[in-house]
Amino acid sequence: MPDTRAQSAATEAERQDSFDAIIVGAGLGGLYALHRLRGLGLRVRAYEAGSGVGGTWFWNRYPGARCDVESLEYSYSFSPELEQEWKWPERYGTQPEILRYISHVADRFDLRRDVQLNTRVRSATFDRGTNLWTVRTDQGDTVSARFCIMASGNLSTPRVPSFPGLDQFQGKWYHTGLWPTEPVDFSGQVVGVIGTGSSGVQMIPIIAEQAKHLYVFQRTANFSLPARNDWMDAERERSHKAEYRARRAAAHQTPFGIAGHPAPTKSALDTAPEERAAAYEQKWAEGGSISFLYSYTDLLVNQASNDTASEFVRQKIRATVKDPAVAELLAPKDHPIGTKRLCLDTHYYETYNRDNVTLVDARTDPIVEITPTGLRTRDREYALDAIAFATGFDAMTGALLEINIRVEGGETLADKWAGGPTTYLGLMVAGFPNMFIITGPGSPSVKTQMILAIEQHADWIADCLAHARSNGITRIEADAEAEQKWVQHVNDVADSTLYPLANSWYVGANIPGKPRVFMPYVGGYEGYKRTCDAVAAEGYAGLTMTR
Ligand code: N01
Repeated sequence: MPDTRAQSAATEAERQDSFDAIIVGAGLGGLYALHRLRGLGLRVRAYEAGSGVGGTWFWNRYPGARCDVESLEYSYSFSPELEQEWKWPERYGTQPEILRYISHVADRFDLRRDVQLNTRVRSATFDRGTNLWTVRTDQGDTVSARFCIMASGNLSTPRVPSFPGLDQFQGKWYHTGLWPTEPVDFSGQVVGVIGTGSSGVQMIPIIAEQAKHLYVFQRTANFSLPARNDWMDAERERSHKAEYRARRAAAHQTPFGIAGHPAPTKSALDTAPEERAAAYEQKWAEGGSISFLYSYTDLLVNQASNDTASEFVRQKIRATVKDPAVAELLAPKDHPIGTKRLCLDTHYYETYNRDNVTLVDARTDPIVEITPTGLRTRDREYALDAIAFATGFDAMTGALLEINIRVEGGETLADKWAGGPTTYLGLMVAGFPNMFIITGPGSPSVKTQMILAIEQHADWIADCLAHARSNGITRIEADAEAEQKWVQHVNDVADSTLYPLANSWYVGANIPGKPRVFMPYVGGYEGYKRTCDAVAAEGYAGLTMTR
């Protein structure tokens, strides 16, 4: 949906202007950073590639797109009035609802006047002589700023596999992360969906209802739990809102940044099998991924414990899908549950009981090429009217590395990260002063309630900039040693869990040639926040500040 209130093109003077801070991206992260930095009295400009604000929720308009964290949690906490007044119609927000919410926030806090839409940042160069960044965009802007805030998103660089022949395809093709603004109707069409991650799992049941026939090309089976979405329960909303402040505070004390799930107290292995089955059954009936993974203390660190939960879900798949061969193909066996993003769905497995849906095993019979009339696997050809790629993103580093970020006369970020991303707290990169990343690699980000993580980062950055200003500081730089220790800690924590066992986008496994590095911090949000708070309290330990 193009933004009807998109401002007119910037004037020539503005195109060569200077700012206190440039923000890259006007999604949930960029907008809140803008709000905070403007509150400090800074002169700020945000550049946004899309024709509207919203980031992830602007681009991902595929059928069935919906958040997998409940709406009452997945929302900004910075304005008590906003959280009281906004009414979420459903338990989990749909993409249009969430975009409407973000749009409302942009209006309510008058953020649009500092956002330049339809503008992609191409390069950012830091000059150690002046301690300023020069930022260039694809619209001809060349502006300077003391600080650069990268709010470019973790899952914002869509990836279409390089199958030969796509340019010759005579039908229409789509990627979930670049979905057209106008609705797509697959009625009467033979459709191929490639990919069965969170996006595919949400989209497949909806397309199946429209299409004449749907072929799902699955390379790796994913675990999915029922979302149990429903209309918002009025009493639930009332009681949640009555305790909103306390709930938001409590969320900061949890590993995933989500309150309301009592911490588990024992191992799955210290629980009798019948009791365990009953507990999983109850979580399955309630819906939601966090509560399921929170059933026991050790599901993500102990393979034997995890096996009990993985097998429970595999049995559910076998009980749901009528054709035993299809059920077996859908039952994941190559990774422990939760070590890839655990999907949430509405009637995903049931969809494979439909006569108009065929599951293709793209592992044993891989896709070889796209043809003018469809798609060819090694063993056969499929005639398709449309192809929907649900093939994911160059996660966590893709959007940053698309920008030519460099220090004048020095290395580029791409050079520095050739072996994988390194950051201090996921917030700063040694050697790249005055650049902050919102929810960057090495922070809990994608392993938490993202809006809470965004607010924590933007608040920390705003405090840091306020500190710099009151002390006359013009250069803030992460120390190489502090960065190296943090990276080691991130790796050590990941290695103490089952996460690295999965070939997930958390380790960059979905991008051929990407260095295999575990990117998110999985030590828990609450401890991470304590670390960030302590760093600030110690006068920004690990950062060198220069006047
Ligand atoms: O992407 P993915 P996504 N041939 O990378 C397959 C968030 N999100 O867009 O596993 C055949 O998870 C690939 O197969 P494999 C969420 O954090 C949230 O679904 O590489 N298949 C996989 O099945 C999520 O984790 C929400 O073998 C190919 C799929 O494509 C993240 O975004 C909703 C292939 C990609 O899955 C990304 O999810 C949606 C090939 N050449 C997304 N290449 C919610 O809040 C790739 N695949 C609910």
